[in-house]
Order: sequence, then structure tokens, then C-alpha cells
Amino acid sequence: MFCFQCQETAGCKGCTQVGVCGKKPEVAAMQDLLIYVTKGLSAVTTRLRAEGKKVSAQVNHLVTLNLFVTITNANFDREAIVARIRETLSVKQELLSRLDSKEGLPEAAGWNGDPSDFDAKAKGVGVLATENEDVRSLRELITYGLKGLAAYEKHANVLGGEDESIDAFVQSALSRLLDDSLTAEDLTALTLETGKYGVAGMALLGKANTGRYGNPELTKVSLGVCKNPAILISGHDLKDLEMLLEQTQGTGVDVYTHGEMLPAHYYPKFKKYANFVGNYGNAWWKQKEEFEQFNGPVLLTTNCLVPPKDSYKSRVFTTGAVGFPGCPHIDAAADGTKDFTPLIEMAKKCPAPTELEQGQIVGGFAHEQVFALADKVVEAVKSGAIRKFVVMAGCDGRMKSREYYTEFAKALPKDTVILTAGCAKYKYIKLQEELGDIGGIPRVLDAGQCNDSYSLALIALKLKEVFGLADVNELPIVYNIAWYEQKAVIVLLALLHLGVKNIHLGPTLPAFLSPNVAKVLVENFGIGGITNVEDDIRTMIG
Ligand code: FSO
Ligand code: SF4
Repeated sequence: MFCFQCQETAGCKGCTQVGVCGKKPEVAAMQDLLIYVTKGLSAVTTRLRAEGKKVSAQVNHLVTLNLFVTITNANFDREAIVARIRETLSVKQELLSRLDSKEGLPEAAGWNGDPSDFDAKAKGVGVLATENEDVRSLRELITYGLKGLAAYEKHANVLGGEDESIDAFVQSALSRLLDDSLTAEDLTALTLETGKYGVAGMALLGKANTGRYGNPELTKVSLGVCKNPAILISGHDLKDLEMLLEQTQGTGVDVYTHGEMLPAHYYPKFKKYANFVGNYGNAWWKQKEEFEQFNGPVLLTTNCLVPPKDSYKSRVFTTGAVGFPGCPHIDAAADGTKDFTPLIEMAKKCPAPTELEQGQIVGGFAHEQVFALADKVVEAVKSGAIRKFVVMAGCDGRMKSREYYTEFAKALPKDTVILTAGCAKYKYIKLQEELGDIGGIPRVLDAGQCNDSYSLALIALKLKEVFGLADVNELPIVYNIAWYEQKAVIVLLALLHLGVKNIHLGPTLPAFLSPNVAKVLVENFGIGGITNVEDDIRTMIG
């Protein structure tokens, strides 16, 4: 196997024996093949569009789900991935028959192997199949961006949000990744175009979320526990949460959020559920201890799943793109509904969660809430009470070096405000009291999930307008972003598309950036790494 798509890749180079995430070689092989056949399908759908023929939403959704399934910490179930390869091949065969011309299609468009061929084929279609280091780097950078974009699209799709132009781009980009005639320049242009669609994808999801659940608003989220048995819901899918909350009404079972589901509490619509009681635990990587102590069933709606310990594995349910052998998977019915009865019945027999902590988190500072405070914010900037905003969005992870982010937050001068989104927040969100506020504005403003980084961009664009600036980089905003998996890649590409420069990316730069590609990013966008808290505060804050 060879995989280097996430920040924790072995030795900052690549996982070759087994994934640091727990992904086994036989699963990695099927993920590689799934990407390959999805590219082949995309070459066919792109040709169909060129011939003026329609591609169904069902096919578009198949492509996005395939990409999502291969994201870090989503699916460890080889059989589930094999089933997706088979479905993709069969859909592709049907679409091929609709083409007027198959001339010039790539090999992947025609490949239709039998399951007994899958392992042999997978060996030749992985990351290392591209020999040129720079072409490989750009192809993977784009692929990972598309995976992140697909994840956000999927969440929008389940809420009825559709944008055919994004699907057409994703599929055309995937098919172009098969084209050996594309130069490094062509691929660099495609990378930037991916960022453009990243913005569109996050806007689509933002609209779908707020359209259904209202605009996030200032909210206090409890961190303690109640006496009832409960279900813990993790991941990013708000529709799954809505269905779970509906189905748990009147059952005596409470619902807690975990990890990236925390921001669901900020949406007005979810406040009507009395059994939606609080947030339990921290970012994804602490789940081995926390799921154990939760005592009840846990629902993983998306990544990040850590291979569960036997002691609580039977309580872990997966749905959507997530899968793990031996963990029950809740499938959606044809109309998209899901039946969470098995979790509810299990919860009733489980003890209530063991309390991990007490207190609260204050969040809900997505763009509309910040716009509502705009006068106060602008005044604070004009008076010098706020010297700088520091965007610290992105992901959290296991590496000890990530303690840097806690130390950085603590060491920031008192006239700075942190804008956060994504699970990166867990490195400092519980320090809110210690970090204090500036004239009533908390010094850590949480916009929401990683996709809500888009909201942070909207805040920046609004401030640019209010202050009458020509360039978003003239604002008193600096970016110190932590990344882990591929959703952070699309967030980064989206920020680059919006013209944001000088982003610091840590705790390490992606292993998939070749020295030449890294050089392009440094020279054109001023992207840099991190060093140590003291020096970085001097560089970023002055
Ligand atoms: Fe985190 Fe995992 Fe949201 Fe990611 S839980 S690491 S960037 O899946 O998606 O922030
Ligand atoms: Fe390694 Fe990350 Fe790939 Fe897992 S997702 S195999 S940890 S590079």
C-alpha cells in the first residue's frame, strides 16, 4: 500500500505497511481501485455531457459518495468498498451504452474487471502509478480537494441542495487526472479551479444547513451529563442528527454531540428538542477513551472513526460513507430516511454516560451572528481594542506537536481574537473563560464545523467591505490553520481562490506536496509552515 493523504502519514512520507489511522493494505487497495473506477465513470459522464446528454443526480451522488468513502477515517470495511466498485462498474457499463462515441476515452473508462481481478488491478492504479513526482503531487492535491468537496456536497445533497455545475466539475476534473498529456501548469490551473468549486460547495452546504435549521446563533453548550441513558452522535451530518432527534422523542433517551457534531447546538431548529442535552468529549482522536466511558451507543455519521476497541465496538453504529467490519451499519431507505431503532433500543439498556467534565462552551459565531455584532466588532477594531483576528480553523489530531495550538492560543496578546471552525477548536475552546473577552466579544469565536470556514471567509469579506479595503489581505487577519484530512485541503484551496495569502499550515506541511509544488504555493500564495509559538506570534502578530 501507499497512502500519504493525511497529516499523520507515517514518517511524514507515506504509510506503506499499515495506516497510522489503522487502514489495512487490503482496504487501501480497494480504496485505490474505487478512486480509479470513479475516475473511469467520470470520464464517461464527462463525455456524455459533452454530447449534450443528461447525467442523473443518482450518478452524481454515486461519484460524491465514492470519494467520501475514501476520506481518512471514514471507511475501513473492505467488503463495503468492493460493493461500491461493483456498483460503479455496472452503472458505468450502462452509461457507456448511451455514448455516441467512445473514441479517445481513457483506459479506466473501459475497464470492467471481475471481483477476482480487483486486487491485481489495484496494484497498478495507486498513487505511485504516476511516476513524475510533481505531476503525482498535483494530481493528489486535486484528488484530495475533490474528496473534501464531495463530502460537503453529500451533506448538502441529503438536505436537497443540488448544484449540477459542481458535479460536472468534479467529474471532469477526475477524468482529467487520467490524462497524461496534462502538464504541471495545466494541473496547477486545475488545482486553483478546484478551490473555486470548493467555495461553491461550501456555499451550497451553508445554504442547505441554514435553510433547514436556521442561522447559527450565540449558544451555550453544556459539557456535563444528565441521568438518562443516551446516544452519542459524531461526524458532520445534520440530517442524520435531525432524524435521530425526531426518533428519540418520548423514549427517555438523551442525545449528546461528539467532535464535529458540537456546532449542531448552535442552530435554532435543534433547540426545540429537550433531550438534545449537550456535548460529550473532545475531538475525534480521543474517542477510544471517551466512547468507552459514554456507556451507550455511538453513531458515526462521517469521519473521523478510530478503529474501535472490542470493549465498546458493539455499541458503535456507522451510517453514510462510514464503515467498519463488525459494526452495524444503518442504511438509508429509498426516500433517504434512516431507522435508528437499534440504537434507541440499545441505549435503553445502557447505563447513563460517565461524566468527563462540567462547564460549557460558547459558540455559534457563523457569519450572520458576527454580522449582527458588526458595529461592536468594527468599533473594537477602530479603537484598537482588537488588534488582530487569528483564524485557527481546521482539524485536531493525535500528534503531540499539536499542543503548539493550545500554547499559541494562550500566548496570543489579549487584544487578539481567535476565529475558529472545525475540530481544531478543541485545542483551545475550553479555555474560553481563561482567554476572556474584549468588550463582551469572546476571544474565541467558533463558527462551526470545518465547512463553516467558509463563514469565516464571509466575515473577512464583510470586514473588507466595511473598511473599504481593496484587498482581503489588508485586513488585520492572520491565518494559522491546522490540517489533518482532505476536507482541510478543500478549505485551503477555497481560501486561496478567495485571494487569501500568507496562510500558515501545520503542524507539518503535506507529504503529498513535492518540493516544486510546495515552491509554487510559497511563491504565489505565501503559504508557510509553523515554527514555535514565540517566533510565530512575533511573525504573525508583530
Ligand atoms: Fe475533524 Fe475529522 Fe471536520 Fe475532518 S473530525 S478531522 S477536517 O473529519 O472534517 O474537522
Ligand atoms: Fe496513512 Fe493517513 Fe493514509 Fe491513513 S489516511 S493510511 S494515516 S496517510
